[in-house]
Amino acid sequence: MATITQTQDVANADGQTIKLAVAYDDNVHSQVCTSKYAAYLPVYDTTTKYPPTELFDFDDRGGYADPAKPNLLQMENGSLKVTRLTPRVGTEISGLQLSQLSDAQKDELALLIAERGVVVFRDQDFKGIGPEKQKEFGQYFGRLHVHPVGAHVKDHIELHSIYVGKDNLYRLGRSNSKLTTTGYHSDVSYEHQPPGITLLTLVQVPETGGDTGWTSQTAAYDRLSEPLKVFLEGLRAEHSGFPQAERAAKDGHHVRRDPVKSYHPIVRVHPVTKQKALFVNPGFTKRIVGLKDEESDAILKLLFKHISQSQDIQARVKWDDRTVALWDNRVTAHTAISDYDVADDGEDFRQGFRITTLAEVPFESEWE
Ligand SMILES: O=C(O)CCC(=O)C(=O)O
Ligand SMILES: [Fe+2]
Repeated sequence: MATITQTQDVANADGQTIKLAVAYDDNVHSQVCTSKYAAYLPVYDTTTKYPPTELFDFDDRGGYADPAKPNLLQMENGSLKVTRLTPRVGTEISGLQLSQLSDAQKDELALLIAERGVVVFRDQDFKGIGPEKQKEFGQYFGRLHVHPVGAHVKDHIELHSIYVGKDNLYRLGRSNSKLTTTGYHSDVSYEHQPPGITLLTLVQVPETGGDTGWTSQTAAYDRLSEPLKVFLEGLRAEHSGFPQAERAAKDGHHVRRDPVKSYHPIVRVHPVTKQKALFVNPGFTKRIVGLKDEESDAILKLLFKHISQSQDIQARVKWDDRTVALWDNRVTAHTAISDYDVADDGEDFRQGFRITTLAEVPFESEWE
């Protein structure tokens, strides 16, 4: 199912020769893709190894924001439109360009993302500002994550390439053997300092299909009964990067950083909003530390079902090629919804890129 069409020897930014696997077919793109966004198609540097991520001090920009957000949500901006997608999660904004935000506005945005889980910006020029400015924007919110195995944009390994087309079905994975393509996760939650804000933008979208769904992990926590909240507080769960790395190696991909496991608190406290969130996800959470196997399996199954099936704490966003979504992985889980068919005209491509910022070592939840 993987589609690595060719491997080339190329020079990297330091002038060293690396082997680059090109995970798309030029012939498929020559007619349909403007050359500008062809530069964002998926490749794999199959040479460069990355050391383990180092711990670092994280300073959440949301902590610098005026909670009233007078700079971001300026009433005098007549074209500004702010809509809550659902009561518990998601806000949509139009009339503001991410590429033009001041630092004060970015701080307020970080806080808004933490409060609302995901903020979706419409009619953006972000995809056109180029990789350097895109990375600079992401870096404002935290250190950029380099994915341990994923495809990336040529010369910009921090830009995680999202692509499904006739010439590359890899992201659809093993979905044919599953009843559903949905898979809720918090991005790379196995990292010791897992992500805060992720930014995703698409540059090519199917006419219909390929939405993304988010679930509020603060609402998911709130909904639990008091006895279950008390039981989960203070417990930790194992999040593992091993299955992802093993699958990548089996599929012939380069593992650029060795996999890690982390034992994160199941109830996590956001450092700025102080809200408690359920921090387990079906994508990467493997077991609850200290419980017997059957106990851990049963409780994780209950929590995963709650996260995945509670539509009343979820939001779903339809993309176009000028939309950018930013979410806080500490308080949400999300899923791609791969309901389109690349064999059908109009549904044949979905392309974009993700910028992921690392945040704090998750705080132990506090007893009241
Ligand atoms: O493609 C999407 O809608 C989401 C992809 C995703 O979950 C990710 O890259 O982290
Ligand atoms: Fe994700």
